[in-house]
Amino acid sequence: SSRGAPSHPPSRFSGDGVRYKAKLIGVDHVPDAPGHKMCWDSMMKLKGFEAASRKQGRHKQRVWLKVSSSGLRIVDERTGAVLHDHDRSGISSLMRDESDPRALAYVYQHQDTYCLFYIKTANLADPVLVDIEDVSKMVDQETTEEPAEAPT
Ligand code: I3P
Repeated sequence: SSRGAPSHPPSRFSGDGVRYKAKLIGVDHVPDAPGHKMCWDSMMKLKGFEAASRKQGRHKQRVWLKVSSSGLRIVDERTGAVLHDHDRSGISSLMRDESDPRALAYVYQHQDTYCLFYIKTANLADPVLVDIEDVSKMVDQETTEEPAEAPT
């Protein structure tokens, strides 16, 4: 459209954002500000549960991982139900999985609870990690560019 130039360039993360086909490996409670080692231990624990579950004939839940400027959404592929809605400000400890190029993990803080989300991507995890990082950077830019309004 040639109508009025937007003040910000259109972003692929606008609105619903970008969606990636994925599966949910598992979710685990972790302590406040978990270090790399703690995240890794949590991931390997979840991977163990997944393997045990697979042996019993169960499959990982198929989801869409939606990355937008508001954060991440994990949506059930079959029903479209939003399983998890993660505001970008609560996302930390984004990790690639050194044992699997198709997996990633991050920690989401909700109030004083921290949960690690371990996700298997249908394709390589790297582009998804880059997108999540980009969205996280948008937080910093907007925080520094838009000064907080004085309380009234
Ligand atoms: C499947 C195979 C797939 C895996 C799938 C397994 O086992 O390991 O790679 O999908 O997991 O069932 P099989 O070869 O015995 O059919 P991912 O690579 O996405 O993990 P799933 O059943 O949890 O979907």
